[in-house]
Amino acid sequence: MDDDVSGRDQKQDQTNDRQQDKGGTDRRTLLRTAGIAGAAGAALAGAMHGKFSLAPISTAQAQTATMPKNVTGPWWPSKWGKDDEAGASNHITPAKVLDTAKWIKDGNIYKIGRVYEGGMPLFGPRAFTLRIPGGPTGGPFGDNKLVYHDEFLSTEIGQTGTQFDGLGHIGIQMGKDGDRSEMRFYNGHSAQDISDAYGLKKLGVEKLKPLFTRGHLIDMVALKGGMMDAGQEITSADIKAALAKQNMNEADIKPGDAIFFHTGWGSLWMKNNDRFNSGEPGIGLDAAKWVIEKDLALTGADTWAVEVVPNPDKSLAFVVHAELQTKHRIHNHENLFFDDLIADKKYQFVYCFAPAPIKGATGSNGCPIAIT
Ligand code: UVW
Repeated sequence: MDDDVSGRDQKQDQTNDRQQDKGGTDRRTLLRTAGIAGAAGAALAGAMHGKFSLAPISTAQAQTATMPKNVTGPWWPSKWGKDDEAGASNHITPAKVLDTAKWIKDGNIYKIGRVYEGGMPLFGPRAFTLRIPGGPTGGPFGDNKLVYHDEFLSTEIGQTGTQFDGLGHIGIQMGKDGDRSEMRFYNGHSAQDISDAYGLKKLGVEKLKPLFTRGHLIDMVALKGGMMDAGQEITSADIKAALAKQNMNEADIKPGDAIFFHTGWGSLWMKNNDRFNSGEPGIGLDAAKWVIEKDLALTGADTWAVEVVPNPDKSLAFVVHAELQTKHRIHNHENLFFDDLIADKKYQFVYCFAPAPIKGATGSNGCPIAIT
C-alpha cells in the first residue's frame, strides 16, 4: 500500500570522515542543522553515500526501532507488481510515446544536462576524476600508424553531476539501526537482499525503461522575480501560479509526464560551489503530494536534489527523495540546465533520456535532451 504524505520521514546525518568536496562546502553541515546528527545518524549514512553502505554499525549505536516519520506502513507491493524493478518508467508505453511525439513542433533539440568536469560541485565526499594515461594512450598500430586515447574515470558514476536517481538509490530504515533486513527500498526490497559491493542485486538502473515523455518546465525565477534561496520551498500553489503565469493548463499535465523546476540555483554551478552546496530551493512534501496525485513519472530541477534543503521541518532530511522515489517509484533528475529553454520560452517539450545500463548501478549520468 502507498502511504499518504501528511506525516514525516526520518533521515540522518552523514558521518564520513571526508567532508569537503571540491566546491569546498560539505552538505553535512546543513543536515546537522536539521537536528539529525549523532549516533543514530551513522546508521543511515550508507543510504546517502553508496560506497559506505556496507559499513558495519557498532553495537553502541543499536537502538529500539521506531517507525520513521512520514511512514505509516509498508509501501509495497508496487502498483506495477511485486517483482517490478522499473517503477514509473513503466508509464512509457507505445501509446505514451505516440502521444508525446505530437509535442515535437519545430525539431529543435536542447541539451539539458551539465558538462561533467573536475571542479563541478559534488555531494559530500563524492569524487569525479578523469585521467588519460599516456599521451596518446596507445599505438602506433599497423603500417597506417594508428594512435588512440582512452580515459580512466573514477567517480560515483550515477551520482555526480547531472544525475538520474535509480530505484536502488534511496531507502528508508524501518527497523533498528544496523538492521539491514529492515532498510527498505522500492517494492520492499531490503538492503540485506540487494546491497552488494559489486553492484545492486536488484533495482539496478539497468532495469529502467528509456524515458520519452512530455516535459513541463516551471519557471520559478519568473514567478518569484529572481533566483530562489536555499531552504525556500516550492509548493503546489507555486506550481499552479507559475503555470498560470506561463499560460499553461494544469489539465495538460498527464500521468507519466515529467515536471521540471527552474529555480535559478543552477547559476551558482562552478561559480560559487560553496553556496550551491550549502542547501537549495526545491519542492517539499506539499508539491510531492501534487506530483503523486498527478501520477507523474519524473521530477527534475537545476539543483542537486530537486527538493528543498534544508527542509522547513528541521527534523527531516531528503524526505521528498523517499516520498517520491522509494514509496511512489517516481524518478528524479538532478543538476539539470534550463537556461536555453528559458531564453526561448520553451516550457513544454519532449523529455528524452535513456539511463546508462550499468548493471547494479544506483543512478545514471548522461545527456538528457528536450525536443521542441
Ligand atoms: C542523496 O544521495 C542523499 O542525494 P542525491 O540523490 O541528491 O545525490
